Amino acid sequence: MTIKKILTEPDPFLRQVSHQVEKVDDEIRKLMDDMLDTMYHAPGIGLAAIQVGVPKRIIVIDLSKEEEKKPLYFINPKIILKSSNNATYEEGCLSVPGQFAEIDRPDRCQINYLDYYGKQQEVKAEGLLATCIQHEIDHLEGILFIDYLSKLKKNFIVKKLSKQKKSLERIVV
Ligand code: K1U
Ligand code: ZN
Repeated sequence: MTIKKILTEPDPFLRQVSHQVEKVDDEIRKLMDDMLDTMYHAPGIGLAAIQVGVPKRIIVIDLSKEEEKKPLYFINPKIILKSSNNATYEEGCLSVPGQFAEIDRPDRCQINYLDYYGKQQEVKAEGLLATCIQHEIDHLEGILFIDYLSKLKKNFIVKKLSKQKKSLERIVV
């Protein structure tokens, strides 16, 4: 079990566009296992590889509420269809700690991707799964949910997080 450090805003690394995975091998599966451990530990319901400093197009999600874990792995996910209807969810992000905002996104989407074993798959997502997949795919493009807020709200959040980071650095040093 490996818990990795989650990068937080403002960190320029989070703004990188992640690269396609060329081959799904044991190294990629180990990274996905570590991402899942990190996500459960945080805790969260989704995580993109870039959030743990790896610019590869990999996402893990687990929306299960019961004891039994139901991890989902998406490698090179691509949105192939989006509904014209939107849904609003209060989103959070492990890279934007302590901040939440209502964000509008298409309420359904269809994704193709490679699974844990590198097999091509397709899923139709709705509800929280659709929101979470779109949020995580945004990470692969270097986009954070705060980018959808007004400049004023976004700047307020970024300044607050910068201050928190600086005061934490002072404590550690
Ligand atoms: O940082 C991330 O990308 C993960 C993020 C995913 C997400 C949440 C809500 C809407 C869209 C995407 C989180 O997991 S934030 C934490 C969170 O939502 C949560 C934490 C504990 C229990 C239940 C939810
Ligand atoms: Zn996020």
